[in-house]
Amino acid sequence: MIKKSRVTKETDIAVKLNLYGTGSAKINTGIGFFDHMLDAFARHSLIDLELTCKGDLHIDAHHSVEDSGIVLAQALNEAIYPIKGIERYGNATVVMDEASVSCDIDLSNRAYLVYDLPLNSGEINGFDLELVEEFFKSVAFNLPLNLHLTFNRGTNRHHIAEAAFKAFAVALRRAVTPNSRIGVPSTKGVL
Ligand SMILES: [Mn+2]
Repeated sequence: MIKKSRVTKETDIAVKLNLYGTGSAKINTGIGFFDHMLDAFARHSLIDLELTCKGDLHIDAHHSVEDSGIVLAQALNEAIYPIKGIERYGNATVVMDEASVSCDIDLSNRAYLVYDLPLNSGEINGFDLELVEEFFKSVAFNLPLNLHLTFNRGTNRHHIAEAAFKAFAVALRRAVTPNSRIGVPSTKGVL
């Protein structure tokens, strides 16, 4: 079990994580929709995840979402790198009713984000949907990894956001899958 915490004037965050778990989740950020997304992420990545965030929600959810992404990424970094004997690449397309989102990742130990989801405006129960991009930016740059999220189709923004979190979860689960035939999956010799 990996533990990470981070306290600033804006947020107080604690994460416990087991990369090869069963997908059990205890999430409390004070932001209902974000809790719902992180719960879906844990469930479908099969990561056991406890995440609590006490943030400055009297301002808005921005700092809480961004910083939760940072601390989650720091815990994932410790769990994943340096990589050895795992797949390294992972892909998943997740559909939810009319919505379809694809995620492609490379556990390259370098940061890159390609974000192509139509969630740049609107909100769900006080959660600004542009924060979905902020979350994935935090994860991509702090883990780090190469993360692509691609919109295929859909109209309902709850479905599109949730499909993105689930696609990321499944792609990550596949990328960290052990494969004994793979040593260090890089011609550089280290990742
Ligand atoms: Mn839902």
